[in-house]
Amino acid sequence: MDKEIPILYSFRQCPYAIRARWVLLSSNVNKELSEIVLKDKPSEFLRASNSGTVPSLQFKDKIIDESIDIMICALRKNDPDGWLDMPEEGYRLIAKVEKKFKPNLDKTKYANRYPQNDNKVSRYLAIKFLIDLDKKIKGDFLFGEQPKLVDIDTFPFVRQFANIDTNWFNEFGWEKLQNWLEAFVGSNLFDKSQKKFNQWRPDAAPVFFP
Ligand SMILES: N[C@@H](CCC(=O)N[C@@H](CS)C(=O)NCC(=O)O)C(=O)O
Repeated sequence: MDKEIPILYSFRQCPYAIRARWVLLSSNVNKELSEIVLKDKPSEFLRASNSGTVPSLQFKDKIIDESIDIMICALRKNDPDGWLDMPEEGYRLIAKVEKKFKPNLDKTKYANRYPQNDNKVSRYLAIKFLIDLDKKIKGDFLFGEQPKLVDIDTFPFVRQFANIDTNWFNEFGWEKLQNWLEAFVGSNLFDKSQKKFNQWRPDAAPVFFP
């Protein structure tokens, strides 16, 4: 990763891509960014990425197509703020976000895509997860005064949930969660990570980011 400039296939609004871009920015990994429109994936991207999902980080000899692996790979090279210095419990929570919270978030946000599902149950379980998360915040973040990998991993999904209906979300009267979320979405790094790019076309000149 040191000299080679990898290509990040990304989609601006994708929560998985947001967390990958966030870490790549913090780790100072130079990259080319190819903005993928999910409904119009170029065949070059599909040939490169087995999963056909964003984010995918392509090197000359390999491609990483899981956002958590992209984050860990970048941080193992350069972790200026010690985000990997996290208790084992953080990894358990990362798995829970993926396996428990994200499915219930999707079933709440995109309820019409799950006609067989009892959406009230999914919404309840998503909120229950957030109530527990709110209680876990010690200091400003999940493990104290500084964010760790799990905070970065989780905030794009909490943001997605909050954005379903911001007023409704804020009415919960979270003790800590609202400020925790704001610490990310109100930051300069978030602004940088949300820079807009035109849809990538394989014949266009490469776009470097940052
Ligand atoms: N487990 C993958 C999931 C990535 C993912 O599902 N990304 C969505 C966009 S948010 C995607 O590319 N979906 C493929 C599609 O919609 O065709 C990761 O963590 O990177």
